[in-house]
Amino acid sequence: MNISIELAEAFKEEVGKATSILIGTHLNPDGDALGSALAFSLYMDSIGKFNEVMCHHSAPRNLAFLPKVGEVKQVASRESYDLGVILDLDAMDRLGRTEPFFSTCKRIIVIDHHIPHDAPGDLRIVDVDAPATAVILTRLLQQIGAHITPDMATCLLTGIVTDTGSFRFRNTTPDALSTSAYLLEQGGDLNQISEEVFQSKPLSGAKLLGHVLNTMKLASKDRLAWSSISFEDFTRTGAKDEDTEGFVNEILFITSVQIAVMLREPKPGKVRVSIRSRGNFDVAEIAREFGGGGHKNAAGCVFDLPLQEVEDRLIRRLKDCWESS
Ligand SMILES: [Mn+2]
Repeated sequence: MNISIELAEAFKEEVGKATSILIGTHLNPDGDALGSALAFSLYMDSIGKFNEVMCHHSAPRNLAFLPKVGEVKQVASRESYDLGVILDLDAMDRLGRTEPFFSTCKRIIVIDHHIPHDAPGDLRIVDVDAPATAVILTRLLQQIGAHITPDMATCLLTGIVTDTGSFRFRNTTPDALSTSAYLLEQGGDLNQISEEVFQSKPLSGAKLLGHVLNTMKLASKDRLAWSSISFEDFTRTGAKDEDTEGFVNEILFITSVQIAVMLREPKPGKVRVSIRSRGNFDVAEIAREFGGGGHKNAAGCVFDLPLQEVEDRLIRRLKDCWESS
């Protein structure tokens, strides 16, 4: 991908005239969200701009290695900012409780690769075909002649590695690989990323995965598979909700399975659901019926209902849709 000269110039001008910059990203931050936000913050540091990174949630355990991650804040220190820069975000409400701080910014720049929801921002650097926000940001920094340090490269590379599922997902384009190669050349530490993000799972999480696979249920000739984690399961194993990341894929990657559902009750009465599919079956449509959303093959929703009731309702609906599709 190429960022147009006009867009890069407009970006450079906005950043150039700002003296205080608030950097934001979405709640439940992933590697692309935090990696992009922290890379941008490190760049602002390098050119001597006052900046703060905000996020509703603190970093999950497997991203705690990212440079500067300990400085991410939930509350801004100033009353107002010249510029807000929001990364990997398509709707302002996804800022969670950091949203009000961004309304104190005189101007907002959005750098993102999601299909726009409300298209927020005064200047939008958005490419829905980009594999990760980190790819857009890398290209932008290259375009304006910014120096990318090894720490910045590690942050950006984390974004690409996580959003492409370690270069396995469909969005692993030539651009994803060539941008990654460039970031390795700049000193990005892929070994550290692999070790920290994917190879440092707590024992409690592994035990919980065992439980999830042992109690998995199947229907529609093993095409539909699901498993539930109750609040009691979390307490018994000592695992946290963030340790369940990737569980739904363990179910989806079974040969026969076309739709996988992971239901979790991290707090009593609060149920989080992840739905994944292969091929043309659109799970976002079903998630939307239940007040959630997402992409065609990866969606989610949240319920304030007992776990068993959510399971019954959702699985019944998925069975009906699958059997009539
Ligand atoms: Mn992303």
